[in-house]
Amino acid sequence: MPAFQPRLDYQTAGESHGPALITTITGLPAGLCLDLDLINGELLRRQGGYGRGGRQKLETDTVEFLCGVRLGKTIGAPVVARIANRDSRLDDLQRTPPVHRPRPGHADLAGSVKWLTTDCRETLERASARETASRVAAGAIARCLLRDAFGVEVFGFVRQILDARTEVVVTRENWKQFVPERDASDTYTLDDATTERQRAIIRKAKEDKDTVGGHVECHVFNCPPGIGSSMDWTSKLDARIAYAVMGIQAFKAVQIGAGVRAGEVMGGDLHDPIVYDGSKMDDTCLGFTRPTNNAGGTEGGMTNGMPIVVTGTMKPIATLLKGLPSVDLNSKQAEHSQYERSDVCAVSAASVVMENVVAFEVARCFLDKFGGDSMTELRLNYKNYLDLARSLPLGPEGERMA
Ligand code: EPS
Repeated sequence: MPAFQPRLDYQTAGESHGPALITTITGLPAGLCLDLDLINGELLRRQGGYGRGGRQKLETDTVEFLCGVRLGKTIGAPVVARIANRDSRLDDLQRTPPVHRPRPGHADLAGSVKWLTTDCRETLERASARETASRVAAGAIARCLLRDAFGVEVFGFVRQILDARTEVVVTRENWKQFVPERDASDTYTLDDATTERQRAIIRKAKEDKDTVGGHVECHVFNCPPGIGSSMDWTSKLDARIAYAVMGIQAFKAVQIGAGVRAGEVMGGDLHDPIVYDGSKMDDTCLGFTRPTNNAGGTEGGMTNGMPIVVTGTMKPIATLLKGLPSVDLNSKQAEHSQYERSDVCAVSAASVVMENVVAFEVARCFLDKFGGDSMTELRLNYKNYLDLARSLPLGPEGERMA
């Protein structure tokens, strides 16, 4: 049995052009109000961003709850959410023909060999980033929980597309002012000049029948110290986040805080000094603050009271209108890869996906620590922890000394 069996978990099912996408979430406490505006709002944002293909004009992603919800609230049972595919045509061979010329960079070749076929269709249908709608639904539900029980907020955006990068510094104090800025940006970045440069890059990629990737960033605010655990490697929060982010289609790297730069500087220049400020006692940081956040909010696999900062890197989409050198799996002759309708750039959508999968992992670790069968119990457990942590040092029996 694996060491870490999270209470909160989810599975997804559904093909890109099948009838629907299904998300099954287990371990939610009873009494969680599912905010449909928040959930469908995230699904809508995931469909957007400059550089998306024709598919998004056909779909209107919204959730329908099939199980586990009564009068808008969870009842403690598994929750099953359905997102319909309007472009559903999997059994129509005219409209979803076999694919014999695998795309370099896609799951096509490895999947076809794995499942012993020369038709990449079934591999690509499930490998498709359409599946990320299911994961955004799960993450958005987790966000309802994080917000309601713990006041935790998550903010994601596009840091860079190709070489067009915003240098805006996001902090606990200023992040809210960037929400309208991001939502007004076609590329989900944080300033107008970068939006324009990113748009120009995507436009040029389209003209060149090419594709383009980038870096996305996510910040999680208001986590107290001690979420996740250093006691075994599978329960480390940063490890869970890395697993979830690398599981997003087309992601090739994930970094927490300073990330790879941590290997390029001296310890004295990297580690964030610890400061105690009693006036911050009412904050979730419990008074412990840092002038810098190179750790990205985690130390020893646990939150340290600073914002969690995650960067993910998405490669350019593997479906190029101009094709790439490949082989016909039936004839074994050199051919260009097959073109399927696709996106030129989906980095903006990926920022929404990353934001939500990170939220899910944070929610898992919160539930592992605070448990409870109902939201009422969960809130009380959380309050009790904060009360005890604020009272440190405690007496030998855990009693408050002051
Ligand atoms: C994808 C191909 C395109 C993308 C799709 C991911 O779909 P289609 O072949 O139907 O045009 O638009 O992403 C989505 C449908 C989505 O909702 O994100 C692929 O091959 O990965």
